[in-house]
Amino acid sequence: MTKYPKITTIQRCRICHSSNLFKFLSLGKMPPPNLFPKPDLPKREPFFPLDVCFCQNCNLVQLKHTVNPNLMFKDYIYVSSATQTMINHFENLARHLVKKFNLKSQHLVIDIGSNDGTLLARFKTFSVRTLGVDPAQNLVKVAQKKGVKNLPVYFQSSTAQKIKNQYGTAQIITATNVVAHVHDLHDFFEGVKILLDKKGVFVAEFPYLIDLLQKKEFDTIYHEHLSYFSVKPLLRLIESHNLELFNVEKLAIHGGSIRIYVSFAGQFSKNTANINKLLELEKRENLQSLLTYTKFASFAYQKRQHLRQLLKNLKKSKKRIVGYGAAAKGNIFLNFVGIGNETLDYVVDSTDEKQGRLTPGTHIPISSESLLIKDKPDFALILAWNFAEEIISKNRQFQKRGGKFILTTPKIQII
Ligand code: DWN
Repeated sequence: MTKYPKITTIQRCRICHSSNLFKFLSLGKMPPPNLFPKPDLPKREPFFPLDVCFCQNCNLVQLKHTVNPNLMFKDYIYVSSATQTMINHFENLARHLVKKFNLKSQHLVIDIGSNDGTLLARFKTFSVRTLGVDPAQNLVKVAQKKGVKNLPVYFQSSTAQKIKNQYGTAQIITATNVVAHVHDLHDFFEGVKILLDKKGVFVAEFPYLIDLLQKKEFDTIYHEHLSYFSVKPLLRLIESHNLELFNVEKLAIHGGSIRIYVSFAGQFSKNTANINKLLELEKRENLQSLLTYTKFASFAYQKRQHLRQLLKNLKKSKKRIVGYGAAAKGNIFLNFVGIGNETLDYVVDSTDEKQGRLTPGTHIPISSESLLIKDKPDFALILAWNFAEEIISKNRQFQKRGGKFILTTPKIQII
């Protein structure tokens, strides 16, 4: 994919191929939010347009542009094990799937977008066979340290066939926070069909469009996330490959997600109540109407204005503010709201690899979390709001000394 251009523009919907796409929000030109420049490297990171459109035919919300995946995923700085919340989440997911689908040692579990192997390492404790697929060359060794083998490739129908030839079919294929990152969704699901055992289950998790709209999570819109899924277009995608969605669960993780269970038709009893509950919710929330998205766009601009005013007032009263969590969403937030060194002295983050680098586009220095206690700023702006509970619970001392947290989502508040 390196030889392809850095960015391409879609003319047709990624699921139904309709040209009836309506651009409802432009967040401006921004760098891919996980490309953290190093201070000594003067070269500026690439900036790409971040435009969101709505397919008026199948209702998929999706990015107008596709940034070449090799620019974003071949050397990947984000690791799932950066937070205890995610480690616990993956522990529960592995335990749940082993129990629900009675997995035995002969069964193969394949994790697409296996990252640093956190999920597969949990499956290994149940003695099932595991294999990771993730294009990030830098994460192969990290996963290996957990005893997990990553194939450093993108998951496509061609790679699925090669994996099947070498390892056989998979009883479980998982894909947590990766399907939304895929441009060719149809080839992806063809790959699932090739690799999935006839009685196997494909389990995928991704942020849910309902939560994005209801909690105005505009900073979860970024170049890595090409699609913003709701059940209606997903159902169309899955069924167009003669696969069956047999259950869907709503999750709190990452600001609100859904977990889908997909198999070959008729293999598992269908939980139509769960599926219809979300389809009805999507209808009630008018996800089929363009007006919903144009309203969301105006909310995003309003929220930006409120935050700008709040931070400006705090700076005017000589308060010192830092950022907490150099998350991808945090980088979108900083670039969209227009916050730089004039507002935040630095950002703290638990990811070793991010420390010592700068935030993409805004070039705010990133340090370890210990600086918050040493330096004692007045406010910490939580950029990784999806982990606010974990962040606040581990920083009681900061609050005891009078430090306050600024939360932006689901609503702006000072804690
Ligand atoms: O889809 C994706 C989601 C799942 O993860 C990926 N495309 C990219 C990534 O998005 P993100 O960077 O917004 O993810 P997180 O997990 O919300 O990022 C949290 C950041 O906050 C990490 O850099 C770790 C940091 N953190 C911290 O410094 N101290 C988090 C916690 C809980 C903490 O206590």
